[in-house]
Order: sequence, then structure tokens, then C-alpha cells
Amino acid sequence: MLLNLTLTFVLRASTLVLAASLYTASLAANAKGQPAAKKTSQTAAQGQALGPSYADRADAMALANEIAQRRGLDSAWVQHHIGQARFSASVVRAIAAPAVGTPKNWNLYRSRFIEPIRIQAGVRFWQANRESLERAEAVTGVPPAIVVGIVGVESIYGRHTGTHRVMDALTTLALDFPTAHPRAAARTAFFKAELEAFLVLAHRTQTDPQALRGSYAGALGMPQFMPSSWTQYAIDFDSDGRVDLFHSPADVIGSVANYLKAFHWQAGMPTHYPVEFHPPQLDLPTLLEPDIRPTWTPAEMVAKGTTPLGVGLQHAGKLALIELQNGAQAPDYVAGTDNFYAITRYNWSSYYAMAVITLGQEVAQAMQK
Ligand SMILES: [Ca+2]
Repeated sequence: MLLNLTLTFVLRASTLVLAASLYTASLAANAKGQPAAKKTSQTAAQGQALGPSYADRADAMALANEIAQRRGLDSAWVQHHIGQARFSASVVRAIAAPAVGTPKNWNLYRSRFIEPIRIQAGVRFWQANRESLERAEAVTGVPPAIVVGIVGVESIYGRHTGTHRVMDALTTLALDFPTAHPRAAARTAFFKAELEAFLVLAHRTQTDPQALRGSYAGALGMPQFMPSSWTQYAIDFDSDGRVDLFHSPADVIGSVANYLKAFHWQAGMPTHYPVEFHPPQLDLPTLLEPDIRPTWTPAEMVAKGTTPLGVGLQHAGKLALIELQNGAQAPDYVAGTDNFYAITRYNWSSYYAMAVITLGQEVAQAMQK
């Protein structure tokens, strides 16, 4: 029997109460009477051999004191919880940089996310939550397809919200981030801040920090918000007085849309335009230099041999030339707008943004059938 324990952050005005929901997934049998296949990547505790706890680590206890002092928490409480966290080798493996020389491959990436199971789950999510999706668009300008794309890519609409204890994941990454990683110092600082945000959030909501599970990076719930994003951008969109990104699709939808709005989503603006190259003038190195940051007016792109198609030539803002590599095959290119850039603030990757946009489009199309 598969037993999942999930706990919910509950927000009720200034008092924050813990709600625990314990649900049991029955041992489903398929039509042939065989037990349903186990989900290999999502089965709790599988492949997550844990090392020693952090209770005896001086640096862990020093960090606990630092967090307690900075955030006005009881240092015994913080020490207790960081001390209960255990080193996770699987978290370290998962966060490690991809092998040098691995070619980026949009077609491969696309095929992981744009597939029938996820599209059908997206159709059901959209149908079940139409009112929330439309209300979120009215408030933020973020269309349903984009929200549906994000929640689908992040967790297949709540199916995969992660099996790592958040305290193990964040403490491991804050204190034992792999030093070989090219951005180890910056990532260590990032995860220390996320550990701090998580402890503050758990304390404020009277949630047991040890009880919550998330991704190997400590991302939480259906939208896979990091703790700092939960604190800053999550909202109560079903007006039940609490924020629940694990079980309330309305809160998830409102929070995702709110996040994109905070990163300057503009109502009515397309995310990208197709482009056409004119080889004699084409200056790819210059156009690609700012990466995904919108930098060029349509006229500047044309002068460098790249024409945004459709209404792209009339685009009022700046554009970025987005290169999506395909391993040994030719890359794909699009002109990304400020809204494409906003999606990359959710996850800093043009491949991610394009997968979100494409999944949303595919789900929208499947809704017409
Ligand atoms: Ca709510």
C-alpha cells in the first residue's frame, strides 16, 4: 500500500493553523488484475538513502543560530529542526551540473513534456478549473493556457510534487552543495536563504517542517514554488482564508498568475514570434549576445538579418532572439517578448518557457476537440 502524508500550510488572517491531510492511494489493479506499476521516480524513500543528521555539525548549528537571530525565532527550535535534517546523497546527485558537453536538445526536451498523458491531464485541469483560470486572467492578464502550461510542466497537475523531505533537501543544499558545480557559492547562498524562508514559513503557519515533502530542490506543491516564492507570491484565490498550494487548484492558479504579473506579464502581448533569417545581413552572435533578455526593437532585428513574422514587426516592445538547440541538428529560433522573459523568471530557461507555452497551446487545441 502506498501511503502519502501531506501537510498543508494554512493561513487564516494572522493565525495560522496546521491542517494535515492523510490520504491513501489504494493499490490499484488494472483491467487484467495486475497491480498498477509503481511510479519509479516518485515513490517516497526509494533511492533516497540518507546520511547522518546535521545535529553534530558545528556549521549547521551556527547556521541555525544565525537564522534564529536574524528572523527572531527560538534558536532551540531552529537547531532542533536543522539538527533533524539528514544529508541526502540523492539530492546532491540531482542538483549536480549536467556532464560537460551534453548538447541541449529542444526536440528531446519538448517530447518529455508535450505528450498525450500530460495533455489529457491538462484538459481535465482546465475543464475542472475554468472559473479560476478565467478569474485569474481577469485580475492579472495571464491567459489560462500559460497557467495550465506551467502547472502541467511543473507537476502534471499535482501528480508529481516531489518525495524528498524538504528539510533534508534544503539543509543538504545549504550546507553540502557540490563544490564542483560552476556556481557553487551562489547556489549555496540561494539555498541557505530558501532554508531560512522555509523555516520562517513553517513557524508562521505552525507546520511541522519535517512533515513536508517536495522536489530535490525543495520546491513545494502543484506549482513547485520555492519557499521564498510561496512567501512573496502565493495567494488565497478561493477565499477560504488560507493558502494551500498542495490541494487547492484555485490557490495554485491565482498564485502562478500572480507570480507572472509580479514579473511584469503584460495582458494581450504574445509570448514570441516566428522569425525568418536573411543570410547576407545575419549577425547571429550580436543578436544572441543578450541571451533571453529582450533587447532589440523589431527594426534592429531586421537590420541584423532577422525578421519577426506575423504581427512581430509591429511589436511595440523589445525582443530577444531565442535559440533552442537541437543537439547535432539545426537549432530552432523565435523572437521572445517581455512575456516570454516573464515565464523564464519562473524557471530560468528558454527551453522551459517554450515547453510551458507549447503545452498550453496543445491543451487549448485538445479542448476544441
Ligand atoms: Ca485558499
